[in-house]
Amino acid sequence: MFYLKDADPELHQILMREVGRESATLELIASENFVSYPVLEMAGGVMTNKYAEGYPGKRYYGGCEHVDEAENLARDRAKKLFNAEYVNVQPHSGSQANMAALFTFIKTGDTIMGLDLAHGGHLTHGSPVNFSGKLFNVVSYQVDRETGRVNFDEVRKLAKEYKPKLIICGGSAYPRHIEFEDFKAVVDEIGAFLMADIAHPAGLVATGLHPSPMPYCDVVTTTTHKTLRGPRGGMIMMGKDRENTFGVVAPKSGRVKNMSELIDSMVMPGIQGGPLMHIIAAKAVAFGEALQPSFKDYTSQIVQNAQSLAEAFLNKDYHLVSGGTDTHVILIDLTNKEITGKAAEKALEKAGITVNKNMVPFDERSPFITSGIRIGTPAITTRGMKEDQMLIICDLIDQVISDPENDDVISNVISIVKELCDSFPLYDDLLN
Ligand code: DSN
Repeated sequence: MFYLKDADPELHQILMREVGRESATLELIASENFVSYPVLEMAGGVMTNKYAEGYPGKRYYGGCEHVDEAENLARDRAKKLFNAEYVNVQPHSGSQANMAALFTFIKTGDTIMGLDLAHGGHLTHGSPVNFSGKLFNVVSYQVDRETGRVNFDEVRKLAKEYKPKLIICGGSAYPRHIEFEDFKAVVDEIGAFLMADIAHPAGLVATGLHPSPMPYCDVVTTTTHKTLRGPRGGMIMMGKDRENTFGVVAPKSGRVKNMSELIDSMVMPGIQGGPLMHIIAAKAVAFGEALQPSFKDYTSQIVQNAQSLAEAFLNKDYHLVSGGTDTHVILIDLTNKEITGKAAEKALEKAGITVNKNMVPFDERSPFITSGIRIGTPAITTRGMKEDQMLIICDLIDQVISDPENDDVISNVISIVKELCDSFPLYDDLLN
């Protein structure tokens, strides 16, 4: 049997450099995490070979008995985790999950409302450079300048004025719990659909540390690789399935189809072809891990770490959007620190700390520069770091941001980052 090292040393070295980077740096990108060896094994397994267009028991290809078992397990475990009656585990990504959900519930040209990207939303929630902004008429809502939280007076006013067919709640840089119940009150007043994108807090939702969208939302999308700590991918769920409201019937029987059938056929053949069966099977492995009691300990620690980090930054006179966090995300507004988000990201990267520059609400800088950085605790918590390490990490970040051009500071931070990473090893078996 050939292994990568012998067959393609060049790519093997690239892979080993990435293992080394992940292991030897502090990963603070809020949307990233480190999967377990079992998830990695399944994601790198032979199911990558299998074509399985269709769904378990109804495939267009033979030889699907084992991938059917894996997909059924993925769906059953996800249903249990999220208390959802319906799950589709095939979307290749969160963007494709959002595309399938939107195309199922509304038509191109319809009006949607989503959180402004610069206020913590996501590209697929109506950004003009994304399919969502090109194909739908978008009305973005924003957060309140003072509180940094969604402004429901504004959401209600816009909803009544523009009558969107669907409102999206959730985002990629919103440090607070998503207010599903408040959004539901608004959509009920105007007769719109409510879609939640829980890509970021999914692991917290699964363990009850964040409210569940299921009682309030018509459709819920997520990714599987952030706080949920699975392989990179997407998923669509509904708390309850129901007959579709668009009069779509099954061709032969004339039976009114359920929303679940419409979503399934929108994912495949509507948007995607062959599902990534190795990733679906790896999702099943990750969901199995997330069903263990230890996963709740893990997600509780993620939130405790984020809150400790937030408090430490506040004590050092950093301005946090919304004043803190309920989740794994902290959004630091650097406008009082004489450094841009871009410069902070670059200096921190040099010091072995990975974050991303991020727009802050009402940002006067462009998305390429930004006035903020986003920090998240899922990955460092996976390594086993706790509150004591959060204080050290805050101090390191502060040292770099306060003196980004000082090579002595950077060298000193690099050595402490190394000590921290050595004390909380990651993927040692892959390095040796
Ligand atoms: N790119 C992801 C994030 O960083 O939040 C969202 O898709």
